[in-house]
Amino acid sequence: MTGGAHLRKTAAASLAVGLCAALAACGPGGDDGGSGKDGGGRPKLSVSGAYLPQPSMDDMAAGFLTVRNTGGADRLTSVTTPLASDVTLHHTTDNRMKQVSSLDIPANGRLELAGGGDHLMLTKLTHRPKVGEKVEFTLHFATSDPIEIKVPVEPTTYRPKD
Ligand SMILES: [Cu+2]
Repeated sequence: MTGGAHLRKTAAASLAVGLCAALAACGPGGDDGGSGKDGGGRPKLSVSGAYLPQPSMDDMAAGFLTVRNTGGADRLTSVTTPLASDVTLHHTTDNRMKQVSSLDIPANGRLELAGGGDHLMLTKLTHRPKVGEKVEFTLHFATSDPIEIKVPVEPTTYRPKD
């Protein structure tokens, strides 16, 4: 469904998997982010609820957010940020995470990146972000124009309220 060559950066990915597990970002649970048929038409995306838990390590952090879509299907293909020279997309199924080349955003649905589910993994940090700081993310999509957001750094144990 996503196509493309996955796990191109195998060494970096397996390193990230280990550290990521230590961050407890990859536990069980998570839902599959809504359904929705592949419809025609342009995607209409909006991003909400983004946050970045203050990392307990100097060189790695996780990012979470929700992309809502009121149009046709799209895919999140990459994220860039001044905070990290490398950002990977991690998909979680059956309590296992793997690096993927894109994450689906269903038509009239949403892509939810949340603790225990899919997430962004930031490595090679330029500095260790602190609570209260805001970090710029640029989200890149298969179809839609890039979206820039400012992501607040929250306490390590932060959990968003539903
Ligand atoms: Cu991960």
